[in-house]
Amino acid sequence: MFARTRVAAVAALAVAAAVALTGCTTSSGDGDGGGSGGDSSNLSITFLPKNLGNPYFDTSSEGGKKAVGEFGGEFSEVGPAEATPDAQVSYINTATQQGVGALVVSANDPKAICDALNEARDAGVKVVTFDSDTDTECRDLFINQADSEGIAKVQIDQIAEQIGGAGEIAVLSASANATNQNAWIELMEEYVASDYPDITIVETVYGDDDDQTSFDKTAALLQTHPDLKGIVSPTTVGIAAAARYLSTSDFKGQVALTGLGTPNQMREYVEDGTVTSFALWNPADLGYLAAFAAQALIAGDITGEEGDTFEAGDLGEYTVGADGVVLLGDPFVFDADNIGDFDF
Ligand code: RAM
Repeated sequence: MFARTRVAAVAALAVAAAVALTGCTTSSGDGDGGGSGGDSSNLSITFLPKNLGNPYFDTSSEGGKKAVGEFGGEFSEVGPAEATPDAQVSYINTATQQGVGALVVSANDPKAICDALNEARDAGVKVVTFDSDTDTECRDLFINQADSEGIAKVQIDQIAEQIGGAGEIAVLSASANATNQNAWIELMEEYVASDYPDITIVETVYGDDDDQTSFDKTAALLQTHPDLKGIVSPTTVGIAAAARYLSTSDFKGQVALTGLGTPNQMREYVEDGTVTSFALWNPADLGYLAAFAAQALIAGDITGEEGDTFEAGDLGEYTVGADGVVLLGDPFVFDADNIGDFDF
């Protein structure tokens, strides 16, 4: 585990930059941008999130843009409206044709975009996944927001505390193929089985990282499971939609809700008592780190081998771990006492 103290993690969160919403395609920077894939001076870096219009990715892209500005490259962001498995393929192909230096991708599916990514790599484009990985053979590096076991544990510990350690809970996830959520859910199931024998996960439903779908799935869960004590939503879109549903329903204060959310989206629901606590990392730092990793690959400073080290601006030095994974830090828990300190 990356040796980063809780204090450092909090400090990193506290300096989170203000969020500026990005449009469908944005680009900036004064790098030449005219290089071709494989050129070690081609610092044109394209971010491809799971979907656009998701405040989490708006924030990670802001972090990426900041980093690219710091090393004098050219930043752009493209992406689909919907987080479906192969919706990212056409954006990858276009970036390959444009000869970008690197693609920085959060994958909607571990396999569906692999062929397109490997074609990009054959053309010299460096591929960094962040947030949600592909299979390891389709990318050079994965920038992991936090240790998956830790992400699973922090959510289950919170819901357990909120429901008194016993009862039925359900999971409201993102899309059914999302690499990150599926890994966390599997670990949550294992952790419940080993540490909370009186808690049962009765169902997992998928809101597709779409606000309305997530809202509707919350309503359906509550109807299907009249004894439900709590909902865990390991997606910022899902938890915000579920909180909105609960906040105006009779279930407010009766059914607990936790998971992974952004402070700005969750603030009103913490303040009105719908939600006690939830967790996340700093998405701006995640995008910032991913951009610096892309730069180090493009420049040939690293290849993605275990033990490679690179500088990530304000965040300092990072080391590549096993399977080409770089770890950002620890998840952080937000509650009524600290949420006022954060703005992202
Ligand atoms: C959503 C996305 C993203 C995930 C966060 C927690 O914004 O699904 O992949 O990491 O939630």
